[in-house]
Amino acid sequence: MNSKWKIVAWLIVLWSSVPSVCADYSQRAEIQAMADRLASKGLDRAEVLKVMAQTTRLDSVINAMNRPAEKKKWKNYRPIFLKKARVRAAADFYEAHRSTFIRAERELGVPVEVILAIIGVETYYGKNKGSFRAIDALATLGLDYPKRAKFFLGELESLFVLGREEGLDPIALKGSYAGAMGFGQFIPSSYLAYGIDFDSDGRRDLINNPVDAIGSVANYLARHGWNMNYGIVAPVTGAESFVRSMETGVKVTNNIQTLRVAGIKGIPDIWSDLKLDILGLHGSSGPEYWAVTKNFYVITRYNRSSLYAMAVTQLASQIAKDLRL
Ligand SMILES: [Ca+2]
Repeated sequence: MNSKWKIVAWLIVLWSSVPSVCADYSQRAEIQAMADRLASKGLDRAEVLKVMAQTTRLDSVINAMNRPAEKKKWKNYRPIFLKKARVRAAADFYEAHRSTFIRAERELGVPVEVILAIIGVETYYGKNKGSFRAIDALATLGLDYPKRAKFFLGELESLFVLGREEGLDPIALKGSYAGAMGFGQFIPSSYLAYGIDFDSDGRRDLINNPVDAIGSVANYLARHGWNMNYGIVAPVTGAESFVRSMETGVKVTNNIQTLRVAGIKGIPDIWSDLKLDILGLHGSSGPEYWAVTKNFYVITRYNRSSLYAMAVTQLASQIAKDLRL
């Protein structure tokens, strides 16, 4: 290699080892506009920009967004969450907060095992709440991830509002690569809209206070229409021609007569007056078909994936058996 090419090679090495800091986000037009909006809500514009100048673009966040686990088939997704250890850990978390769980079920009308399963899938009962600075994750996705930029810019703005409402420092908050925080992994807009102060200490702390987190997960499901009077899923047969593609989202718009006329068998009689949908999944021993109620749909409002909702449903069922709920 002649010396000129050696220099070029060294430059490439140097370039690739530069951390992905780069443009000061506070200078971006979107952030200037966001600071204007926050100022109109009573926040200090200069302070917002000062915080934004300290944020960092994270390539790891963009890479993580580009490989979501929900693209898997059910037979490959299920084993990630349906493990004995996760069921056993639910028992420990339940024992530590038993009175809170019982109160959440009674006051908010969401079963203990469903709240447990969600917190179990989201963060392993608070053990993995995420190590990204939420503000870096949201800024990266809001400014350098064009296909979801509008959504994440909104969440970034909500993070500042949340900081002011709850007395939290936006730069100190940790979360997932998508900016979801705390035991239940609430994004800022959900924290603002559905977070509750379940221990009545005057603060909504979904990050470090399990009582507020448990109440808030239950409140989220309750506010999206959870109904204790019926279940979540039931296995059915004869659905091959009704289900056009597998592992899809659900809408719960069909009445039971439509489904029975289509040849589907196994729908519980107590669901006669409900709107339902049929979900097809690639299971470990072949295709599976499930009738699902609005409760299943409600879980997909927490995370828009039928695989996620089925993992929560089956984990909840195993937890209920294990705890004899
Ligand atoms: Ca509280």
